[in-house]
Amino acid sequence: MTGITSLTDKDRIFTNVYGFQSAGLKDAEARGDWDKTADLMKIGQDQIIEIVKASGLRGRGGAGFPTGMKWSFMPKAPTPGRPNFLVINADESEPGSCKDREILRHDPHKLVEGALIAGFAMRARAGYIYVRGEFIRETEALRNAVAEAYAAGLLGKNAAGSGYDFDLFVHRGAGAYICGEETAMLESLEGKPGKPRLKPPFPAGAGLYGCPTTVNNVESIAVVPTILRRGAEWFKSFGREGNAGTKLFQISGHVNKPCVVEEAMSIPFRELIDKHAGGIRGGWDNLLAVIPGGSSVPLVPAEQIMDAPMDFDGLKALGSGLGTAAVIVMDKSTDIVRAISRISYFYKHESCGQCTPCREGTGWMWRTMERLRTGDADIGAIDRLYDVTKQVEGHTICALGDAAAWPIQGLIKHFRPEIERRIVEREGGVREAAE
Ligand code: L3W
Ligand code: SF4
Repeated sequence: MTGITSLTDKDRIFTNVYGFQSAGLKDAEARGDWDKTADLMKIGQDQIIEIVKASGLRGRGGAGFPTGMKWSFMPKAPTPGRPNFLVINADESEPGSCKDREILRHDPHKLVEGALIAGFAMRARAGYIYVRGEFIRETEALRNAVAEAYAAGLLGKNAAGSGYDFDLFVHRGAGAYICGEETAMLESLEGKPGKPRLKPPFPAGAGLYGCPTTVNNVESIAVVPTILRRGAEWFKSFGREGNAGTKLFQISGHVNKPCVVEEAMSIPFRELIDKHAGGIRGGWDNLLAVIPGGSSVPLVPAEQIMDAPMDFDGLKALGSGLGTAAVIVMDKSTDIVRAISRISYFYKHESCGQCTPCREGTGWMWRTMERLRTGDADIGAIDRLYDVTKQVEGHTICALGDAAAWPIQGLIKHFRPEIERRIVEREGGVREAAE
């Protein structure tokens, strides 16, 4: 691994992420998609999985689970009546996350070709792409790409002339964040309410209709054809050990030029922002804090994130995470308590309600956050809130409980004086008014 942490155009996988060319098949082929796909499939099912493992690709949906390893959990000889399935998670709903949207809009053939190759490698005869309900145009673009692929013989019987039969279905969700959780997604695909299942069993053991299933994020699947064409070593040359590859970063908030950009994993935060987002609004001294991985991960204060490598391990070491690499930048004009309280409301709203710590805890945490925002609380409320986040974290069926707890923990850890200031000032105000 050479540890490249800054990309040039020739290194980028998503060459149409800004939509300068059409998303259609002809332009996609000109960009290199569907180039001798059957030859790639001749590499062989197990060998493709080995290449994906060797590339170091980790899931791009937030958890960073090694993709090749996940694929290797699938049965190599599906039993009759119990087929293997591939499900692609395009339910991009994490606040701050907007990369899968750009792939669906502008580069959908990378995903469709990736689905065929991944489905083949895992012995799946069918794949389902579950698209976020609000993604109306994106669903259209994806459906067009799938229809074009069928018309050109790239999907269906003898897909792409490979001798392998593979069908791909596009399913639009109904606008629930929780359906981005993989087992809630499976429930929803089966036509039931999107309520997460207990794990284990993991989907590879019992997934869609109880059959072996792999659920992967859009970006994880869409990079696979390029990894096979350029080689595992090429992909691994970006980033660093355990954090390989290129990655779509989504930079929003108080930067001069918010953008979605493909960069090398492990690029230092400051370089990422200066190179692509035009720096911080009002200059670097004006930076307050950053949520580096979408609203589920704890914030990192300015002074800690400046030189941090933007990857799984670098951000974990700071008590946060890469998540989906949705980088939310907040300058000093931000009411940080209000911002986290708003995130807290989001999780309360999106809780599916089936487990008590989440159903009750998210509401309790949000109401306390609101009192801390206005200062209408006693100092002890801060520790009580922290205790409750610890009782929610790790005690729920799915990760939504953790996601609701972590941002609050980050706020208390890094901005306790700001929360206390509000309480003290409010108490002073009340006393003055009474006197
Ligand atoms: C078989 C085992 N499979 C784990 C599989 C598991 C899943 C994957 C990761 O949450 C995170 C969450 C959000 N045998 C296995 C196994 N697997 N052990 O590996 O599993 P897990 O449980 O670590 O994560 P998860 O439940 O998938 C995802 C965070 O991502 N997030 C937000 C994401 C938002 C989006 C979006 O909008 N597109 O994805 C941000 O940080 O908090 O921690 O497939 O089955 N022994
Ligand atoms: Fe539902 Fe929340 Fe429990 Fe997840 S943690 S299953 S969202 S109640």
